Amino acid sequence: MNPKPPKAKTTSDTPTASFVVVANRLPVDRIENEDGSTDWRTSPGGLVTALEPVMRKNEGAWVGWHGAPDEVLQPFEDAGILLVPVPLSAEEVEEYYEGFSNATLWPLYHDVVAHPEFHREWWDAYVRVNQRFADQTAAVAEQGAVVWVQDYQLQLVPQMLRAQRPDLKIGFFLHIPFPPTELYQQLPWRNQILEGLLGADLVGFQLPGGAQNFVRLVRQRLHYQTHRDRINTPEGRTVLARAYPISIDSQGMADLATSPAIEARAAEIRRDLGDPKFVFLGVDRLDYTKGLPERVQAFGELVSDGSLDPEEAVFVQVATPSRERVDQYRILRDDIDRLVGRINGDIGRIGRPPITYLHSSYPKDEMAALYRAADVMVVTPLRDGMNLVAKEYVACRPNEDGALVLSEFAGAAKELRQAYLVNPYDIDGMKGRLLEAMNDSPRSKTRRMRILRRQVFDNDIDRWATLFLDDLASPTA
Ligand code: GDG
Repeated sequence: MNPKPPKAKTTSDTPTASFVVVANRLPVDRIENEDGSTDWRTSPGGLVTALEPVMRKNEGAWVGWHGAPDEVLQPFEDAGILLVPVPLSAEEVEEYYEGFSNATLWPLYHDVVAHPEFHREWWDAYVRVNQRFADQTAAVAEQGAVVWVQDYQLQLVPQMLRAQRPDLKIGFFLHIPFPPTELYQQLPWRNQILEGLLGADLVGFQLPGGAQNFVRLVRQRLHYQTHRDRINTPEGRTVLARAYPISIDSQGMADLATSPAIEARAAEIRRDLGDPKFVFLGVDRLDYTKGLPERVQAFGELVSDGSLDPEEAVFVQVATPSRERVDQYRILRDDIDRLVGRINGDIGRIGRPPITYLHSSYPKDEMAALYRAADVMVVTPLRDGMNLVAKEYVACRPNEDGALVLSEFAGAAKELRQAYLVNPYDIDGMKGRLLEAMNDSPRSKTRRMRILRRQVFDNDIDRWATLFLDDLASPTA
């Protein structure tokens, strides 16, 4: 892999590194021990899950917010990674993170499935915080270092960093969809964000469609010359815009899922659920892009119209708490609570509820056990950059059984063609697909799962990072 494993090292009192990841959050959460001391623990989430193995291999530095507002921390090392905390004030958390990132960009980039809010003071905070991330990165990157900036919260960093450090190789990867040009144009700061991204040498997207949307916008709005995936900037640089579908540590996940302890736990989960014939499972951050109400509705209707016997089939939905201070997320949480309560209440019998709803986050082991316990994995986002849960489920099926119901609007659907694909807006269609996935013959399920597994094991997180970093190292390839 390029770059060759560099070591974080300390020169005078400023630690520096030749490989630097920049992301909104550091990959750790602070936990308090019983004796009152504190430790750092790897935090869950798509980005962290994706980059942790790459970082460990490269022994680089990670620049990001540590999660506590109004606190300044010095760089520290954890599990071989140099962590460089970027401070945020409480007001910046509100305006840059909850505001511009999660109430403006997130809904806008996800097909406006929720209404994006545009506020000038949120934008000002976004610019200010992006500048701070760029400054911190400039201070920690060695001469000629490779810097990999992550995601929608930091789209101005490439340009800000290049202005100070033209010696750096700068890559950017967007984990969420890059929207169609018609939607993107709503953004009052549309040109600034395009220019921000163009500070990178390589801009990566989940899907070719996202890269094409970006190139088209650059041509239309900035009038730069473009040729396929290449953009020529007025100052004579070439920027590449390409797709790199993200993946998971497939073998790591598979090893975990086949350990005796996880197999035993999976059996125990099924027993606790009353040993039903079929376990349906959903695992998502509680987010309005993930299509939870539609999915729960579809399952509820299957039970109420008699297509599914709740003695035979149960649904387990894990909804990991997320962005709880953003209004839209609070509303969603209440909506789901009500919906699940109504469906479980309507069944009107004593016994286990058809839907087990868990608003909680779990250790990775428990996730693996849930994947092993599930006969039908239901991944039905309204829009999703990729969706790692779908790939994790596939990696956790060593016996080539189980069925994946997958939304056409998840990036993963472009690769996982053998899943039972659905349009999550079509409740009747979804009901049909859930039944089909459940009732399909074991032979057909195995045939599909075998092909899915080949895809997920051939294209793992290592390959994703290697392809991106190799292209960044030699952009003419
Ligand atoms: C963004 C994009 C893109 C979830 N709950 C728990 C837990 N998780 C883990 C899952 C999975 C990850 O979090 C979620 O990843 P997703 O890809 O499904 O979704 P986002 O969080 O929205 O991620 C997405 C991704 O970035 C990567 O580019 O695929 O499209 O939206 O790994 O297993 N992990 C643990 N406990 C939980 O309760 N341990």
